[in-house]
Amino acid sequence: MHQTVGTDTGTGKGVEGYMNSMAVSVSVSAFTALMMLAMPVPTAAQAPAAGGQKLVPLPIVLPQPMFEGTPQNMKVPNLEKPRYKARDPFLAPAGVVNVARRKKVVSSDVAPVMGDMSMITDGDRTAEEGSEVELGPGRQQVTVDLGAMHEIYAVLFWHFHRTPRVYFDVVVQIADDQAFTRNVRTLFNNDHDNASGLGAGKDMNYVETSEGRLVDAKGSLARYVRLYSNGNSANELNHYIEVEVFGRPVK
Ligand SMILES: [Ca+2]
Ligand SMILES: [Ca+2]
Repeated sequence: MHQTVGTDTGTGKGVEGYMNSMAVSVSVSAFTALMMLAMPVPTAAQAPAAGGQKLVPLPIVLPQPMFEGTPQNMKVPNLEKPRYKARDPFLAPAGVVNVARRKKVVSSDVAPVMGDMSMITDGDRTAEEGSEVELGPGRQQVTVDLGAMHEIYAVLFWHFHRTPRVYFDVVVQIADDQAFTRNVRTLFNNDHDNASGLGAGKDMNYVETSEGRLVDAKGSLARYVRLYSNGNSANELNHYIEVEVFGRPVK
């Protein structure tokens, strides 16, 4: 899955070239030239995107990790290789924030085993006991209502990260209506064998960590975000600690 949005790799060179020509044209002293060299070179994150929009890393805040690294011995097919380093910053237009905070969440499980739906958008991403909502066995979903159409750049979510687990048949969709009948788009699907009946997906299984899972939404327009799962490597149940949707209201 791509983790960047339209980064213009040519822009960095352009800025350097601009700085070099500046240094020549103003015939500055060696000292000033050195000062200019010492100036931080703008990173791709600060470069203007196509269409003149400034791209910056998403303002992601991560919870404390509860375990080190990624376990190698999980017997799960089609499992993503561990990255061994932090996730690369995800770039989106400046001003894009988590628009899911305190928004209404409804679920296929109307009587969760543990917790309640408000905990999914309450801003608590920690893995401590009691921070997760526990939904019943089999395929379950939670649907976040953003309250209005938004331009969505990424969906970031934590099922559970107290111990390493893989959640099965993870599917992330966006739509214009709460029933998911209008303009449904799938952003992520790792249900290879179509066990959940939403269509077979090509994404990989992954181990849950404190980084959560970030799914690229490519600036799509939608009001509703839905996340499915179908049990996990430790038990048949489904859990959600937090769902964040990075976007901005449609102008
Ligand atoms: Ca929470
Ligand atoms: Ca499956």
